[in-house]
Amino acid sequence: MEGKYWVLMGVLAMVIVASRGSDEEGGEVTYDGRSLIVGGQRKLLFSGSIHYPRSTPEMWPSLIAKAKDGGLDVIQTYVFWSVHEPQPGQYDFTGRYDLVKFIKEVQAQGLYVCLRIGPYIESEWSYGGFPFWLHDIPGITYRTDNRPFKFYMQNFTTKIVSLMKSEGLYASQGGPIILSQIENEYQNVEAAFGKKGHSYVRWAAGMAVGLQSGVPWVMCKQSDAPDPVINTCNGMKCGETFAGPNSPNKPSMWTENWTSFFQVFGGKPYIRSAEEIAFHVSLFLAKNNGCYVNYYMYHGGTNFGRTGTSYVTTSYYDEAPLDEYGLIRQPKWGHLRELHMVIKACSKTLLEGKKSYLSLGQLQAAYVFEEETGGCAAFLINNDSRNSANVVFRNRSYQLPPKSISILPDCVNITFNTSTITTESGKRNARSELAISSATKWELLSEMIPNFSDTSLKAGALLEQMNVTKDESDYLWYTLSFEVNPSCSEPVLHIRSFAHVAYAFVNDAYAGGAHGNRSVKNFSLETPIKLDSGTNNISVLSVMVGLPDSGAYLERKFSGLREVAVRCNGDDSYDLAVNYTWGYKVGLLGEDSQIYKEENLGKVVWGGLEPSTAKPLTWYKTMFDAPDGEDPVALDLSSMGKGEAWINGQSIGRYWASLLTPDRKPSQTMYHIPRSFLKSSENLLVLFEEVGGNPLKVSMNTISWTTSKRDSNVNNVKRDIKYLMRPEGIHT
Ligand SMILES: *[C@@H]1O[C@H](CO)[C@@H](O)[C@H](O)[C@H]1NC(C)=O
Ligand SMILES: *[C@@H]1O[C@H](CO)[C@@H](O)[C@H](O)[C@H]1NC(C)=O
Ligand SMILES: *[C@@H]1O[C@H](CO)[C@@H](O)[C@H](O)[C@H]1NC(C)=O
Ligand SMILES: *[C@@H]1O[C@H](CO)[C@@H](O)[C@H](O)[C@H]1NC(C)=O
Ligand SMILES: *[C@@H]1O[C@H](CO)[C@@H](O)[C@H](O)[C@H]1NC(C)=O
Ligand SMILES: *[C@@H]1O[C@H](CO)[C@@H](O)[C@H](O)[C@H]1NC(C)=O
Ligand SMILES: *[C@@H]1O[C@H](CO)[C@@H](O)[C@H](O)[C@H]1NC(C)=O
Ligand SMILES: *[C@@H]1O[C@H](CO)[C@@H](O)[C@H](O)[C@H]1NC(C)=O
Ligand SMILES: *[C@@H]1O[C@H](CO)[C@@H](O)[C@H](O)[C@H]1NC(C)=O
Ligand SMILES: *[C@@H]1O[C@H](CO)[C@@H](O)[C@H](O)[C@H]1NC(C)=O
Ligand SMILES: *[C@@H]1O[C@H](CO)[C@@H](O)[C@H](O)[C@H]1NC(C)=O
Ligand SMILES: CC(=O)N[C@H]1CO[C@H](CO)[C@@H](O)[C@@H]1O
Repeated sequence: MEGKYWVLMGVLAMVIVASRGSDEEGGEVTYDGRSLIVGGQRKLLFSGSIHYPRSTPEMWPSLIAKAKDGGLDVIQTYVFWSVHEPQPGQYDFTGRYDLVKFIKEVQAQGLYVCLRIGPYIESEWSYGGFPFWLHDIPGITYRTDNRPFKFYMQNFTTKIVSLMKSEGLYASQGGPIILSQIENEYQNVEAAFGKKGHSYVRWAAGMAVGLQSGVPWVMCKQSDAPDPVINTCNGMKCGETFAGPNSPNKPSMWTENWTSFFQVFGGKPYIRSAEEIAFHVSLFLAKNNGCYVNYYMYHGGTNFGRTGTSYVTTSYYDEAPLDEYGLIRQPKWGHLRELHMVIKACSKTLLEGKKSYLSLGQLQAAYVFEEETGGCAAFLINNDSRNSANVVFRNRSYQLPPKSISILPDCVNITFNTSTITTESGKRNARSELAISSATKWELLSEMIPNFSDTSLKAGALLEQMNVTKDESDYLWYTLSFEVNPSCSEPVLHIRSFAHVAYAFVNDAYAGGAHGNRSVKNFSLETPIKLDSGTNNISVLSVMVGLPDSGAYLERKFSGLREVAVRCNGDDSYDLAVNYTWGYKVGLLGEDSQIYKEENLGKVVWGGLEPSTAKPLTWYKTMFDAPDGEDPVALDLSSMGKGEAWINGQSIGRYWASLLTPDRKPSQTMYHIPRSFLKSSENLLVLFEEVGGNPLKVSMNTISWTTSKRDSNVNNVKRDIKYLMRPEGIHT
């Protein structure tokens, strides 16, 4: 983009920031039917979700700076209970989980915070953010009027509010937090709990308000949110779908306007265009008197480790205005930035003016905001998706592009229309810096396949998986020994599983694998097997790709093997699910001894790589030097199957390149390695591969964007910016 343009935008940004400099010290936060009021000032706020555990503390300052530069006023984040309270009463607020540090960074850059405590958050986070130990609290039923649940929910919520207060982080204390959320999209499940659902909503609202944070609370997607809690909208088109606040004294707020959608393994990326987002944001501001719009996500980031929920990819909302690596995604970031600038230029008129609606045609309309003092702003909507429209508004004619909203901050000149992108466009590049293609660089280790006699936990039934693993591993071995009648010919092993993946081994040999996907609850495996006469050993590795994160009665969700049978050609068949004793082993031996950590490498004997014998359940390791420079680093795992990857002992998440989308492509091939995980040389990479892949094709890449300016439009933008810079255009 042209240098001059940036200078102008920079100046404009400074003007806008200066205009709200006076309230940096915060102040009491109240609201009325039109907006939030912070320190006595009415606010029209743009907000963006950035989840602190999905990036690193080293990335936070730059993410927040880019959000601010993009015209945001607020950073919104959930609070992730499962990482903060891994055991009851034991707390962790270190590293990526340093919530206070994150909020203080937002404050240091002069932005506000919306803190969504939940503590149920969904968020495509394993178990919806609940720590798994909740499952074993006697008599618990989550998210309803249930005494044990309410105790732990209140306990954690209190912990977080007290922590914020002790650090002086609420606006009422001079801090940046202006808004907080209790529960999350509860209306989706409320009916399942009958009367208790209703009393729970009232209890949750009262409990939150009773904590006296000094800032308003919201409940999103909760049309019956009790006073004074504000009901807010989540979705893609709140301008069309939101019935509005449930009281004339509450403002119209959009807590989740999806910039894209999360992606699952086996699914295609959801591309939501900048034009479409801009249209619906503008519509919400105009039609619904919106005063707060949050982009979910503004930066998605990475589901490190095993934090993603069922089948969700490790890369989270990469299509957001800041991509997974924290780089600016154009034109989405720039187009929304321009929208924010234009709205800011007339926000006083929008917040204080009187609104009127007038039809301009069958599919065309205007919303006009007029102040007594003369300020006037208008939104001209063309809801015709195919044709542009010529309309007359206030005796002037305007050409409106198809499916667009044109904004006239002075009711005369269009300075922005949602469907015309004037910002630069961009393209992301991955540059291969290092291919680990020499077999001598890799070493491997085969994971042990346990037999029945190696297991310590025995049960006369197929056990529910999560109740056995307690979320300590994705993996659970189901093993048994059984006697087969010599008359059993052409035996077939049948498995039905409610987990996500299964690999079967018979007498130590791999017999076959199968997996489900996000849209099925169970899957089956049918594979011919070879049996010895007499005793045979069957070991099935059942794998979960994250715990579920939503739905009523989450504590009762079932996972793991449900049916196991050996069917013979003839009358014989063995139903192994009943009347057999099964032996269980949680996790892999490599996980038990943490062989992905440098200090533990020597605990096992690694062997050389023989590429021709790619076996399931194999650990691979290699050392590498970090690519030069500052660009973000990504590991290309497209040649591998499924598993998990560690860099210097830290998990960068699960990978699954072998589950293809309907157009036969892996959903995710590049896996982010934060720079802060790397040393300049001698970095340890460990992969656990379930299926079998080719490590010789693994490579380290650096990620960058190239942008190209749109020559024809640069002049337009300059004119508009000049216009916006006129003093009366700015809300001071
Ligand atoms: C929360 O529970 C812990 C034990 O898990 C207890 O030590 C603490 O006092 C409780 N806090 C509150 C505010 O109830
Ligand atoms: C635009 O038209 C669609 C139907 O084509 C309708 O659902 C939507 O509500 C309309 N939006 C506006 C802003 O009129
Ligand atoms: C539009 O023009 C008509 C006559 O041509 C005039 O009476 C009216 O006041 C004008 N409206 C505006 C808003 O300027
Ligand atoms: C609208 O734009 C025209 C030309 O671009 C300019 O002459 C006029 O002064 C502008 N109107 C206002 C109110 O700024
Ligand atoms: C709005 O759309 C029209 C038609 O595509 C275009 O000519 C005009 O430049 C756009 N206006 C702005 C301010 O982007
Ligand atoms: C399980 O039994 C097989 C023989 O079928 C043996 O080769 C293997 O080593 C045993 N596994 C373990 C972990 O002892
Ligand atoms: C089954 O496993 C046991 C060890 O648990 C082993 O001694 C035996 O040889 C195995 N049977 C077969 C058929 O591999
Ligand atoms: C979980 O396991 C325990 C034994 O460890 C058992 O008592 C309980 O019934 C199991 N719960 C479920 C839901 O399977
Ligand atoms: C999920 O699995 C089912 C059953 O195997 C299959 O019919 C469906 O197409 C799969 N869906 C996706 C998105 O892969
Ligand atoms: C398991 O999936 C099959 C389809 O593959 C379906 O017909 C069946 O109802 C499912 N079973 C349960 C218990 O949901
Ligand atoms: C399991 O054992 C019980 C009691 O011995 C017997 O009644 C039942 O038929 C057996 N079930 C199967 C499927 O073998
Ligand atoms: C998951 C979900 O609720 N998606 C909704 C997002 O918003 C659009 C438009 O309102 C709906 O059609 C989707 O169902």
